[in-house]
Amino acid sequence: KGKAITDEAAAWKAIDGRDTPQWWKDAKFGIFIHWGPYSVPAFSEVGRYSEWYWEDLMNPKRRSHKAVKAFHEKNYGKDFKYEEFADQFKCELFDPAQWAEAFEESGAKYVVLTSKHHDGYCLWPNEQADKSFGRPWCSTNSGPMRDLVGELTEEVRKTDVKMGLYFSIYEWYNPLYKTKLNSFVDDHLIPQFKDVVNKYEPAVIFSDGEWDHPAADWKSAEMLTWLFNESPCKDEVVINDRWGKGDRHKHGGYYTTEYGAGLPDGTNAWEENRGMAHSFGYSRTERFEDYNSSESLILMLADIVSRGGNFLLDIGPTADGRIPPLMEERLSEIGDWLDVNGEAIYGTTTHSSTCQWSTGKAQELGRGNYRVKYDVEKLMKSPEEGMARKELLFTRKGETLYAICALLPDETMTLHHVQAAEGATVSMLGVGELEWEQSGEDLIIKMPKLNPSKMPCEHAWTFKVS
Ligand code: FUL
Repeated sequence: KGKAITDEAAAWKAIDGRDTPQWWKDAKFGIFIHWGPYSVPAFSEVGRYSEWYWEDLMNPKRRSHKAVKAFHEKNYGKDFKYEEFADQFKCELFDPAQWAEAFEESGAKYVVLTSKHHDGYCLWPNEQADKSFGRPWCSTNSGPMRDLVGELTEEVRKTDVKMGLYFSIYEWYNPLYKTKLNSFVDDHLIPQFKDVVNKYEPAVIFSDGEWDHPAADWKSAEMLTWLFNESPCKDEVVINDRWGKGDRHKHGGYYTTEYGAGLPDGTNAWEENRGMAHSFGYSRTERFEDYNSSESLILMLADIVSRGGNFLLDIGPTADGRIPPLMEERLSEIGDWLDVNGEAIYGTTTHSSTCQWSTGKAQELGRGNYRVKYDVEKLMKSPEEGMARKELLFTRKGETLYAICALLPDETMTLHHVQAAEGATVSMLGVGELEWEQSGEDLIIKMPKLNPSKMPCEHAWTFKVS
């Protein structure tokens, strides 16, 4: 059982006052993984989350109830229980070394795997899960008969990518949760949380499902005080802001936005998380057109980073343990782009007025809602307007300014309101040094002759002023 917190306010003060570890601020790009028994039906109405299958099936108030129920009854039968998907969740092709390699090659610096989603199923050996569900409800005692968290953690740790875990506080159908919240928290939640942290020492804990109860009922302050003072990952671990009803953006660590537009600047640490299409868990109803292109994802990454955020991009592996090839391709293309442009992303901060470069109003790309895809085509059709004002995303590292651009002009590239110091060097990443001149408030860069078939990268290019 957890130690009781006598002064809740003081505990939160200490937790909230903790600095976000620098490794996370520098990392910028992470991969989210939603994987569990819901990956077996892998079904959602397009636009909805497939990992919510169980709740959609059971709860008539859910918008997708009808569709999920009809699908379920037709394909599995009325009597087939969600729990039985655990036996079909076999992950027989799961190759953790291959996944770790794909993550490293994507340029991501951290991974966040669902150790347990709202269905309560654990991807690691956990006795609390089996006990409270009264049946094998973790991956070592059912379906895969493997420690999925452990195997992936081991392989990811061989790379320079950090391993993090998503952990749902609430559980839809845990019998304890339904009847006795106190006992759910003391006898299930807290020992389980400690178990997963002690075993895998995650670098990130993405908590979720907080909205059902206030933080005090979850004993969140108690769990986090333990995490930051006594746990084996106390120095490195980063947490998010989802630790109790109404407390989002109030308590915990970095702010999370989900399929949102993120925050305007880097005043608070923040992270936008979303899938490549509309769901986190793999959804077989999503077609090719539902997926964001590599170009959109790269621009989102650049846009988010230019506003001081991190991008946690989700993949939904299949029940047989594969990363769908379309997702693999997206990851690999983001990786190709970061190979050339990574220095404009990792370890950067937002451009601020204290910097010797001033960019005025030039940072307007993508402040919309990311549910709407980036309309790259439209941007490309208005180069006049767009070039200086809409298509440049700025990041900064010390006195170096980076301008990431989605469309290249033929002759000159003008950075409005950018004042380059005398003797400054201007270059294009992957190309080399370029000629430039200062004209009043504008920095005019002479474009190099680029061979379209030998471009340094695709989708967006970076100018560096240092
Ligand atoms: C949400 C969850 O309900 C979704 O299923 C998903 O895990 C997302 C990251 O957080 O709140």
